[in-house]
Amino acid sequence: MVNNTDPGTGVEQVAAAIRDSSSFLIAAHESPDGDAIASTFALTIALREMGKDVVAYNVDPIPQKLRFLPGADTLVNHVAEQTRYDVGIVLDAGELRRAKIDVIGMCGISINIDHHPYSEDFGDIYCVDTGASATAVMIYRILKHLDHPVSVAVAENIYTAILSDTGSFRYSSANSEAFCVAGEMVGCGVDPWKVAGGLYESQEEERLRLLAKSLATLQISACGRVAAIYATEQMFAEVGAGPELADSFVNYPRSIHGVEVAVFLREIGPDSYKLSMRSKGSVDVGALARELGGGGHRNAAGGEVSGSVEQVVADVFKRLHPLLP
Ligand SMILES: [Mn+2]
Repeated sequence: MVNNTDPGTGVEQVAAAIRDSSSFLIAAHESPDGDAIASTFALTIALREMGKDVVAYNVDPIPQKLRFLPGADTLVNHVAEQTRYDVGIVLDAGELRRAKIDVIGMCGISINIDHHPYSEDFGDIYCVDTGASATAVMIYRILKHLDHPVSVAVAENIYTAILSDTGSFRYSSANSEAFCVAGEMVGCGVDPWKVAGGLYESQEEERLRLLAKSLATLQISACGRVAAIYATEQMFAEVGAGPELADSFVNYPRSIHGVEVAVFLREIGPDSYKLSMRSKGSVDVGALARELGGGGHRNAAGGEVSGSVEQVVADVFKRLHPLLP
């Protein structure tokens, strides 16, 4: 059992709003990741178990690797704008605009549940704790506060969200609460192999073929601390892959011994690239991304850059060099 519910994070207010209301709109950020999707399903299923009316919305479809989750059949990609709800809950979004729906206009009470640093203070209830390893941990705390028993379907979603957002317990966000809640979810009936199989052992063949082409572009800086790979539009066309299949490719150059910063470039037009950077330690790639007109966090950031791929890689290497420890 975990008991570190901090009333300061808005958990009590959210619990009260849930108790006192009957219709709910739940949304999360666009291009949803494992935490966004699984948090949406966990909360939707739990509220329905309480007898509430819930619409679960995301502007984008569920990524293939998350379609095994209980609740995947209930997500809608369109909601009539004139519909009204007692409560609107935005999950894991950082900023309201990333939910791509007018939650404040459509709902009597609007709630932000999140764990991102600098999460925007919108709506009526701000339930944000940057110390939570995943938004799903916030949902866990709320369900505990409501004394709602965690069903297997809810547990599977909470477990998946934590696994996904902590990089399978590798990132520094994998705190003791993450392990405790995940352990409790296994105690509730979650099969870790089923979740791992869904998340990591269900890749599209096209993704692996694209990865093979992309890995062949590997460049490492003279000092050995920056590594880059890229993927061109031609590579995507050759294997028949969509852009979403290159998601997380940046983790491969990061995994090289001695590399501090990894770079991935995805061609989005003539001489135009989407840049992703990942830092292992002290290098603030968020600051560099903002300098380049993009944004992000200290260890994960990106933006758009232009030039030939050779020029762009050389320029990014040059800008990163003085930032290295
Ligand atoms: Mn998250």
